[in-house]
Amino acid sequence: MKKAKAHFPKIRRIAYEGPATSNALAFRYYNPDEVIDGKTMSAHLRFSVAYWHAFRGTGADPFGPGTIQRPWELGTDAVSVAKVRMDAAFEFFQKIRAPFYCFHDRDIAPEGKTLAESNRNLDKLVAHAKDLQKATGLKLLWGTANLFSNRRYMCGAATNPDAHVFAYAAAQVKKALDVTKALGGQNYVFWGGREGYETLLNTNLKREQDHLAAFLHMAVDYAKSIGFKGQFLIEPKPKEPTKHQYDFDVAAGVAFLRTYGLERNFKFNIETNHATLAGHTFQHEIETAAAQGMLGSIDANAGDELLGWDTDQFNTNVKELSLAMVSILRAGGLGSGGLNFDAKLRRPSIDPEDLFHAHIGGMDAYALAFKIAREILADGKLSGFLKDRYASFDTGFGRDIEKKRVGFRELNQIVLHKLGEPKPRSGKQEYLENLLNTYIHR
Ligand code: XLS
Ligand code: NI
Ligand code: NI
Repeated sequence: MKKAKAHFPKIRRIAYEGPATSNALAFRYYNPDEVIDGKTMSAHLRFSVAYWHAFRGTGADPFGPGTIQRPWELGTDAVSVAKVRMDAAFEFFQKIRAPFYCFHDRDIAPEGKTLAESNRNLDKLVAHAKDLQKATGLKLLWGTANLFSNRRYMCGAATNPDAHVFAYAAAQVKKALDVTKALGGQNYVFWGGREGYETLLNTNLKREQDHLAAFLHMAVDYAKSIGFKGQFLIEPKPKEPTKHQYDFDVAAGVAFLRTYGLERNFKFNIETNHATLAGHTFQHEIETAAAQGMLGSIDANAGDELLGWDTDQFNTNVKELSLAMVSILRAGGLGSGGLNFDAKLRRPSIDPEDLFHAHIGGMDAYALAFKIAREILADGKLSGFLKDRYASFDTGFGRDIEKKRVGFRELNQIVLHKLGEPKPRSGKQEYLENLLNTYIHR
């Protein structure tokens, strides 16, 4: 492949310079090559760039069109522009030191007038991506299909009242699975953008959920038939764009998957801002998935505490991320998943450098949180406290309860004749909050 022209000529590959550096275009905590427990930090954290925000985001909002203008967007042939854009993207992935990227089908290639034309466009860009992956060593963390932007999907894709739309979505996901496999994608994500409803006046909720399950079963069958080995992930979100989304949160997702016999085929891609929109903390959603052995991947971002929508900001809240990392590490890590920056620049952040500052901040915050979480787990005070708090279930009748060896009759006898009144113990929340701060503020 001929050497492409530089699209970020003023920016060099971002280097690790340590916490004391004054260089804003350097890592302070993320040292990709640092080996921890026999694995590089890059392999521990598995950072990924989201193609849609980093390379299709323009800063547009409901009140005005985009503000972010990139030089590579000029041109009249949409496929040629898409190729140059992809060159710029891969230059960015390399310079920011992210080993992975993620995309929706329509992020990388323009939609055509027919499905066949869209597929042909996609094939051209997939061939280009294959070359670029080979040349750079970059990998695809996950692929997905955009089943929410086109007008045809205004009432949902798999939950659309029109079977024709369901069929179209099936055909689109079939192709997205083919290309994800072709590019060695390690996971495949289903985010139910418009799989929900605005009003029950026009909605048969039960039938729509049955259809969504049928769609996911078809995806599982098709993946099996083509030998796609990637992990399927559900990305819950309570609302936006639809008012009621069926994959409201992890708990609703678990119930849905189990109801329809899909629990062995799916894990969860948990997005911070979606957790907060559902009225949960990020850590709550991670723990809920981990408790089911269904923690798959993370869409790393943050919402704004004062706004009630998916603002998709880069997360620099080290305390929040440290708690999240404690839960992720305790669960044994993300496996084939990773930390995907599903986050976008603010509308006035129009410089190419801003893309670097944003990702550097997100990566450094996660790297620091990773180190803090390792310290918290290693020194064992927190886990010791937890272990101790539940110790009464480790022996005697407590153990019998867990082992299902006793019932109400036995416990009634023990309380009446042996135990009497329980002695309450402090939950020690304030002590624990102070303890947490000793790791964060050193
Ligand atoms: C939108 C979602 C979306 C998914 C991929 O809120 O986060 O970006 O991650 O379809
Ligand atoms: Ni997301
Ligand atoms: Ni989101």
